[in-house]
Order: sequence, then structure tokens, then C-alpha cells
Amino acid sequence: MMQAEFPQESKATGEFRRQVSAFRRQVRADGSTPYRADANRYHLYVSSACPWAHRAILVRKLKKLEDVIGMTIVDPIRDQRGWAFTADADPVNGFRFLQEAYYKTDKDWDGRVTVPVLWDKLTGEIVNNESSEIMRMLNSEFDEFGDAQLNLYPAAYAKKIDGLNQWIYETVNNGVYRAGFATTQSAYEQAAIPLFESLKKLDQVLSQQRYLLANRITEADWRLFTTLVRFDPVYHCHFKCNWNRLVDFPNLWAYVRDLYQQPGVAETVDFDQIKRHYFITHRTINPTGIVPVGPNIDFEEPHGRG
Ligand SMILES: N[C@@H](CCC(=O)N[C@@H](CS)C(=O)NCC(=O)O)C(=O)O
Repeated sequence: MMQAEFPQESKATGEFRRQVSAFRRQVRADGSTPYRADANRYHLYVSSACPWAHRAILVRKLKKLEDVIGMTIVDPIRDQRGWAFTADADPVNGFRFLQEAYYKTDKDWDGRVTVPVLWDKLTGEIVNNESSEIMRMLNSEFDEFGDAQLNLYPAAYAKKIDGLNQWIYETVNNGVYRAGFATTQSAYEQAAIPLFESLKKLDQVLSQQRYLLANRITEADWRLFTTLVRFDPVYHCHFKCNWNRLVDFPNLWAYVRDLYQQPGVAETVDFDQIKRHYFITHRTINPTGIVPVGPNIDFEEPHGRG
């Protein structure tokens, strides 16, 4: 069988099985955990290329926490040593590789070093490396310091959002990776087919309403956005998600442009880093490291929704 991009996360059947995030400590505004929310106590290590890290970048921006939680962006291209800091030096710890943060937190760490990471400057360790939880903490625990008016996960909609997140995560957010990192035909098809079934369903839902929860943008939209914005530039070609392009779904394509054009969002999307990361880093999938020139599409085109 072909060598997998991440062998530790590849099953004998050729399926990609994503590792579970290890650090799950919680920041709380009320000090009910050892990690009390505070200005300048926490720092984010992210990649602009990564859809999971993009969730944290977005919520930090939308909640106006840029002066409250620092952020360092790792180099888009990594080798076998993992994420590194060269273009953007690490101002907090002077790390040269993100793996240093993991070893400082757990000296026996032997999993994959992933972004995003929420770092605690006070205790000198990783608080959390699970993007879905980092999103929630930034949304609700830092209201004393950021925009308390914006709530991306209102209690009244929590069940609905959780329900959407579950199937969208499995078939879309993680579905593109399960297709792209599959090393057998059947593992690939088991991911690619449900992915396009979900996109078709989402296109249908979004023909009736502007956002996933009618008229209000929530966490569920931003989680979907970070995958969809990468779809035609990367997943369609690199991960072989090519039954359709995103632009072939009229509602989904306009929906992504609508989200992209929300204030502050475009500046969180770095297509150059996104493309260079995937096409140059994953050499088992793209051995030449050539970065395609396309696609020639315009996220600034008027979306005509709402
Ligand atoms: N469950 C994690 C997944 C994060 C993840 O897998 N990030 C990828 C980047 S897209 C990563 O850091 N991969 C390590 C690598 O490419 O070396 C989360 O959602 O926070």
C-alpha cells in the first residue's frame, strides 16, 4: 500500500483516522478553572493555511480580541520537523518549532503536532489544542475584554448548532481530509461520496435561507466557511474532491462569498499560504510540489443574498 501522509493516523484499510486532540483544559471567565480569562495571558499559535486554526483566527477577529490574545502564524510549508517559525518569529517563547510547545506541556508527547494551539503564558503550557473548544472559549469567556454583543453560540440554538456541526464535521470538514488522505480506492470513495451528498443538501438548505440558522450567522457557518473557502483552490484538485466544484453549487458559492465579505473576514483568508501549504507540504499526494495557478474565481463578486 502507498505510504500515508500521516502513517500513525492511517488504518490498514487505507482510511485516515484523525488523532483526538490531547489538551482540553478550559479557560473560564469566572475563574472556575485554573485558567481564568484575562487580557494578555493567552497566546494563539496558528497556521493561516489550516481550516481548523482558521476557526480560532476568525473568532478572535470577530470578537475583537486582537489586542487581548496575541497570535503567531507558523510557516505555511513544513518538513518532517513539523510547524516552524521563521517568517513570523515567536515573540512569546522564542520557539523555533511548534513541537517545543508540546514538549514543554508534555515531555513524552509522541502524537502529531497540530495547530491551533492556545498557550498560557502564566503556567507556560498548552491550555487547549482543539479548535472547536478554542472557538467556544473565545466566543464566550472573554466578553469583559472583547465584543460582548456578538454571540456565535446562543444557548437557544445550541442543540441545533451541535446537530449541524456533527454531520458537517464528519462529511465535509473532516470529509475532505478523509478523501484526500485515503490510501485505498474504497476509503477514498467512502469519504468522497458522502461529502458531495452533504454539499448537495447544504446547497438546498441555503436556497431557502441565508445562513444555516436562518438569518443569523453562528458558529456553524464559520466552521463550514473555513472548509468551503479552501474547496476550489485546494480540495477539488489536491484531495480529489472533484465531483463538482464549489462554484457549481449556486447557493453554496454565493453563501461563501457572503461570509467572505463580512467585515474583517477577508483579511483572515490567505490564499497564497493556503495553496502553498497543501501543495508543497503533502509530498505523498503531490510529489513535485507544484502549486496550481488556478482557480480563477472571485470571492469579492457581489453575492446577492439577503
Ligand atoms: N482536531 C484538531 C485538528 C487540527 C489539525 O489537524 N491541524 C492540522 C493542520 S490543518 C495540523 O496541524 N497538522 C499537522 C501537520 O500538518 O503537520 C483541531 O480541530 O484543532
